[in-house]
Amino acid sequence: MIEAKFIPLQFAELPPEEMARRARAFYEDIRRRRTVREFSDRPVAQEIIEDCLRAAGTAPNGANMQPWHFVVVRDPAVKARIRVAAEEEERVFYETRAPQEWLEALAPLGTDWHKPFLETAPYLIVVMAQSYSRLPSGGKVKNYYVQESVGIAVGFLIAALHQAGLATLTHTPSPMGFLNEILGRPDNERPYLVLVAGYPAENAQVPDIDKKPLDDIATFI
Ligand code: IYR
Repeated sequence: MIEAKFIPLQFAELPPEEMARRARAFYEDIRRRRTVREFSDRPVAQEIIEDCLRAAGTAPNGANMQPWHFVVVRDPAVKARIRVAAEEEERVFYETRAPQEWLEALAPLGTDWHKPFLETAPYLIVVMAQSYSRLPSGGKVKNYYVQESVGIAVGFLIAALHQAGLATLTHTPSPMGFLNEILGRPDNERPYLVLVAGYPAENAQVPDIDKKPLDDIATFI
């Protein structure tokens, strides 16, 4: 058993006015984030993506197992294969699998099975969730709160990419098993989602939808 070892917390306390200013400034910035489905093919420096992934990798997670792996797809040939496979699943989803209620919920977003952005955007970050980890010896180590952990890391990643000046799309082709095969990932990993990242297309449009106000999403007791 490895014993706990403690080190001093590096906590930077801020004056209360500065705290309030930063809380408001973060909200004003993040509220401008929009899920984008029209991407430009303009290149984006890889260092930016790398730092955003470093930020994602700092997310709190179960037993610090860090049960994630980010496959950054830049290769046009691999992007094309992902597009073909995703559009095939999506076409079946929209045309036969999705219940009417689900299609009605999606209607305000104006989505359909066509996913050209999977080829246009410079980066597809395929987020893999590791249900268990592999030791170098080949043994298995269980991971904890995998879905929660990876979800938090993706939240960090989306926020990091947004504040770096990039647009993103959380894309969840369903089912996503084809990604293990195309990307050659091991069987302890399941695709969690595909985060499309890049510049938005010129004159990109987004659905005219709102977020719920604070009173609807929070209760103070
Ligand atoms: N995966 C499909 C459908 C879809 C589902 C939800 I829930 C969304 O918020 C958006 C889309 C697609 O990507 O089109």
